[in-house]
Amino acid sequence: MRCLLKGNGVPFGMVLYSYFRSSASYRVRCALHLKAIEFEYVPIHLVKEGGEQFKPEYKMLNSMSQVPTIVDGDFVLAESMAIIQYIDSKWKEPPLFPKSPKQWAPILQVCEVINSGMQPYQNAIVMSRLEKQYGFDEGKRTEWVRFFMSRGLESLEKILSKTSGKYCFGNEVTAADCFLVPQIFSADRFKVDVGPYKTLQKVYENCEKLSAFQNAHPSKQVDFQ
Ligand SMILES: N[C@@H](CCC(=O)N[C@@H](CS)C(=O)NCC(=O)O)C(=O)O
Repeated sequence: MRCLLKGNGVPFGMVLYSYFRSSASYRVRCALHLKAIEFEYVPIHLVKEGGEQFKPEYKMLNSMSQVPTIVDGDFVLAESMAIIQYIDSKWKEPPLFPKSPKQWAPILQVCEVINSGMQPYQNAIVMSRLEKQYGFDEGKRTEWVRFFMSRGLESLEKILSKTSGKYCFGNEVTAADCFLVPQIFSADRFKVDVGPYKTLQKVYENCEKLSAFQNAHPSKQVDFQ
């Protein structure tokens, strides 16, 4: 892992610590590209050598040993939800959370269904514990992920069938789209059939037409394998 501190000890610009396949990192990449913020991409390989996220120098930035983390000048921040809210407060256009409580709260709801109700169950550390600690073979682990994934997708379809236009909420991209697109990518990775979720498919396809989402895609990252 490369050290980003300059001679005087102060980091520079916006830096994103990311892993190409990490859905939480992908969310932040979507937000950064939507806001047209230039950033330096620092890959953290989650598998190589037992996982670079566990190295002491990275743990100093992210005490959970997870990606993403951003460093904006001398400001360090982890957790994709916090990062996206920080970015949205500092770079106003386009807004990812509208101001009105009855608009932003449902967006946050969708983000949280994904952030708390889906993504944690597919995490590498969870998979590894299920295997090593509890003896889950690959079939059982896949079944586990698919159960939580399908449960979340069903919930999202119900919510978004009432709120969506081209995107999750009407015809403007919001933080909900930054969370949804990576989660659909993960569903595909775990071979969960998204066919029944017509609203989610529509929103995903519309987002994928935007250059910000194309640039944030795992296949476009320097560490893509
Ligand atoms: N709630 C965190 C989740 C971060 C997270 O789970 N990151 C995963 C990749 S998507 C990770 O770094 N996993 C490393 C591991 O499981 O060891 C966020 O939104 O940033």
